[in-house]
Amino acid sequence: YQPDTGPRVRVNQVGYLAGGSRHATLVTAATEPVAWELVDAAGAVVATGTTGPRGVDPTSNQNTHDIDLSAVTATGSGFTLRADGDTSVPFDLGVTAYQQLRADSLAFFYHQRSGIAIDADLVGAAYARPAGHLGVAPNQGDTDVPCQPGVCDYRLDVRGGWYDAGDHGKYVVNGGISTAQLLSEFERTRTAPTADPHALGDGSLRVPERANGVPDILDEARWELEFLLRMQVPAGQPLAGMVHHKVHDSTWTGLPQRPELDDRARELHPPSTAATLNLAAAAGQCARLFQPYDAAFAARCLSAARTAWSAAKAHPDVYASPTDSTGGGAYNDNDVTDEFYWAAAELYLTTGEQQYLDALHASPHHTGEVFTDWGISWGSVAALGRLDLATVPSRLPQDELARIRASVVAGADRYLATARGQAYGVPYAPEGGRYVWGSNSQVLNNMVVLGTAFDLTGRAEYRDAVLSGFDYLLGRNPLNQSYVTGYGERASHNQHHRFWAHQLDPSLPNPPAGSVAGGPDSQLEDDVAKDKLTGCAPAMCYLDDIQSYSTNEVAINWNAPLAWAAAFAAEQAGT
Ligand code: 9MR
Repeated sequence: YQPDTGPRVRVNQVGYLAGGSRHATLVTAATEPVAWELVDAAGAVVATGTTGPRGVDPTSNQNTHDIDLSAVTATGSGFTLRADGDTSVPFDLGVTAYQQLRADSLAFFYHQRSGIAIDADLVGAAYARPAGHLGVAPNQGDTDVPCQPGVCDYRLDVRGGWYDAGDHGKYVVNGGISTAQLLSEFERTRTAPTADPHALGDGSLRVPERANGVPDILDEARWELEFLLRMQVPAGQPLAGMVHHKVHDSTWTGLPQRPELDDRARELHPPSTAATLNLAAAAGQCARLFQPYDAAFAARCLSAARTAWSAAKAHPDVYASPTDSTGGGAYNDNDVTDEFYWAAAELYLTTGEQQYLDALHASPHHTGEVFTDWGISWGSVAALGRLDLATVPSRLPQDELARIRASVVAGADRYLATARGQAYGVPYAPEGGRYVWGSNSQVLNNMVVLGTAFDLTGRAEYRDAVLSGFDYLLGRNPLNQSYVTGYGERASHNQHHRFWAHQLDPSLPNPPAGSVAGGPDSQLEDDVAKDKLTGCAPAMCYLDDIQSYSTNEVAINWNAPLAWAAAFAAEQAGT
């Protein structure tokens, strides 16, 4: 299998902002600098220069040169870049596309909603569908779901929330971090100096709740929060206050599969400490953000978060099973010290109470390095706590706050050095060069850290590194692939999804614009990847094929940092 990598001049296929540090990459056998030309839509050469040889890129084994566009002043659309006898795909200079991406990346969550009809008036006829998993035949759930045999004697109404990804599972640890990142995207509009306080307000998104006086991004987050709250073990039951790890089908469904036609039995899986702390953190954050809009809901969130925190302390080592992956993902995690840290941070920021500050001080993560090479993920959440402690107003002592903020900047400095050290400018260089399942989300989460460092310092190099991350995701990469549906000439559009399965059934749609693919996974963890990608260089282990779930799925925890970063980039473009 030889991937079609198109022109050897690699650019952000959507385009670059006007001004700032901007780069493209040339793949060439040449070892000496070569000339490049920037050509406008009318065919006129508007800028020229010579490339900077960078040698062989270990993520792709491609010999690369850098093309520095930073001095270019032209703006407009339809530019191409020529070098070494090849011509890039067209792109814009002075883009405003990030404003649209901010909305599209958040619309993804509405599309993923369970338990509500997806309205044609909001998303267009192609994406409309009846509500899934409300107990309407042939669905069996999620309104009255039993536990797996032997796990509990009660049944719960766990309707709602977002489907996790291309499957119909709902997993609390993944739902919690995704919700938290949406909440943080909103919270940033209250704390970051350059953030637009109205960008995510009421009327900004096409959600059913618009015009209710509540910022639409909070309405979207609430859809999941209500589900997360339903997953808590009721009072009077064994493990009361703990949270069920997940709910999904008893066996895996095939593709395609419309959600409302899924006839499998749904089951609640055992509670876990990780899920419990995830709810404590997300609901803890909910409490402070909903306070001005719906005090009763804020109080519900806070009460559930406190109960969850106490239950987790009483049951600190209840782990999800690594083999519980029939019909849904395992999402197992045997180190919950980071979940304790994150939950303590959110509850401290919301309540200011000493008990949560004491828990923070007792945590190894409070002073430990949380900005690791591999970054934030569902199993690694300490940085979510650290970023909020650094940015959300609190009564932390000044010296402690200064140390926390410095740690965010130091983490960003590492990702900045990583981005600068790579031919394709990507702020991600995992240990051993391995690209993990969902690598694009690791890139995006490192961009969140870089963006937060910009918010704290105002230093342009952090902003530029966020945008360089977007360049990578939108086409300046070894495959010449934009990983975001609808953005760029060569964009992914066959992501693994049971309803957006146009590749398998032409009557179904492709994923909507603004859906990011998981991206290269050098572990080759599905059959089509194993079949086609053996021997691939890490950043090239990707297929835009619906069957390649390990490289080409979509997921809520991947679109959440996309939405955060798109909002950041939209501001840099001027709103
Ligand atoms: O994102 C998850 C990744 O970190 C794991 O390595 C992988 C295998 O366990 O699972 C991924 O999550 C999937 C989940 O298990 C089921 N829903 C789709 C998720 C995205 O592929």
